[in-house]
Amino acid sequence: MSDTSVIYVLNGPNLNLLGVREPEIYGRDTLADIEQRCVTAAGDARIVFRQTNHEGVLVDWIQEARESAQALIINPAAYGHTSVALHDALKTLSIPVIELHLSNPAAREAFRHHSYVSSAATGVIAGFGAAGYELAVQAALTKVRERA
Ligand code: CA2
Repeated sequence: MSDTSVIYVLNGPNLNLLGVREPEIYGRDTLADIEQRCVTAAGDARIVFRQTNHEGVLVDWIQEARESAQALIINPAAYGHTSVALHDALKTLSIPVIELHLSNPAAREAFRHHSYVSSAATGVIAGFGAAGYELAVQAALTKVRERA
């Protein structure tokens, strides 16, 4: 049996447009660039990197991670501000969960200040652009090692 750690990196709605629109807010890296940064940061660990525009698909993938992953990183995008379903799904996990945002929602419009994900997460990384994904992978690996 392999002891390679598996880290799920899930991305919510509109993040497929990264690098194409609004680079002044979200940067110039595409999601494919960010995936590569995660793979490099993960070293021997395996990254499962996905994006969807659909809330229920995110719920399905979170449930899948219960069986398949040692840690989960999620940029829920706008669903972080709206989704009780994501909160409930994340609360079922016993692995480390890292909420991630490229921007710092607390420094933006008031409707971005509340997150349904934060209260189900182990920790939150926000405001560091694409580099935040590498920080999140490092944080996930640290948490996985602590639990080993
Ligand atoms: O800063 C983040 O990572 C966010 O999760 C991004 C979400 C936003 O709703 C959250 O408040 C903070 C928006 C993702 C939209 O992604 C786009 C990417 C390129 C162009 C347009 C939208």
